[in-house]
Amino acid sequence: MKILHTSDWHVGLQSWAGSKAVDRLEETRQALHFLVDVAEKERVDLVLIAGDVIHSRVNPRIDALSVLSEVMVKFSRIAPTFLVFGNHDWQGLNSWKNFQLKNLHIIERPATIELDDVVLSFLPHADYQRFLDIKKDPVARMREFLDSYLDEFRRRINPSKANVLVAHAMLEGCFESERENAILYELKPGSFPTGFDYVALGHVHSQMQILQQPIGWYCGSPIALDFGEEKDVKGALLVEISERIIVRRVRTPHVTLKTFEYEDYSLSNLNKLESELENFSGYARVLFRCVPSNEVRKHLLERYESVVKVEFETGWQQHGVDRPVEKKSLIEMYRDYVRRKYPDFEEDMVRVVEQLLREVEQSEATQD
Ligand SMILES: [Mn+2]
Repeated sequence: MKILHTSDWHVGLQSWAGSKAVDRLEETRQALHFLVDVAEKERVDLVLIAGDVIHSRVNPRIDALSVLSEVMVKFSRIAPTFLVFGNHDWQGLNSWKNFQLKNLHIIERPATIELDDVVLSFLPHADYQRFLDIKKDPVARMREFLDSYLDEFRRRINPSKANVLVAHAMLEGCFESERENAILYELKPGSFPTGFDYVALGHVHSQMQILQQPIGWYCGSPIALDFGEEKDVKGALLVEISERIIVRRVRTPHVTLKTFEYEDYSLSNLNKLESELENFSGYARVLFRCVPSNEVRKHLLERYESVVKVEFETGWQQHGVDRPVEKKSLIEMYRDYVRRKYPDFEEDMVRVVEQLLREVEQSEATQD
């Protein structure tokens, strides 16, 4: 039995809206079509998608849904295809069930499905919010909930068939990309029943084996979603289950993301950057380890097409210490700025901004 294991497509992602917005739809589409070709050539028996196919769970783009449906239909023509919901997935995808496409299965709650030669168990993302109204510690409650399903799946294991679990969850012992900020470990590696032949995981964007017994992998995302993932292998996995389990990496075509790091924005460093960017065709983040400069930031973003993000890291951040914040009013901060930049006009400029601020406050106060 041969399986294509893929996840975390994030179709419809727009990156770096805060500095330079880049639409990743075409890049994602190409990576997914590459995977469709792999599934076809390798004659896979199953396509398992471990969640987060779409980026926006509340308001997905129509063109993203169009790419997604096109790819899903292609996969389902090759082999039975199972989509397990992740935390990003739009609940509206449930409506696809109405088409009753024979080979397309949308899984939004824990379930076990038995086919001729395989028992498939599914653990979609557990919505943390659902546990918040319960008096007990919601995290403990959620873990209990997930563990109770693992127990149920354990009972459904059939030693005369292949047994596969597909889950969208954060396992203890891995790190997420910088996109997802709060790391909440949902499951312990030890709680997975050893009777499974393979555990197909989604949620973490970096490809890695996380379980030894049973064998379990995060297949990772097909493209590098953000700079935290620039060193990851990107792609999917081909899993063969016979007397033993063989896992092969599939690499997907995608744009390279790279951080260019400098101590400061001295002229010699900026020249060095220029020559490095000449031979670089991906998306670049430029990181300076010194005090921020808006001018430098603006200049680099405008001058180089490949630069999508310019960041400054001072010693405080490097050592993981919160920068001490002086408690200053907006006007005081503006005065400091004007004093440095336009010392001759300090009083006049502050007076104008004070007046404007008063007007804004008044109009806000009179609004409903
Ligand atoms: Mn996820």
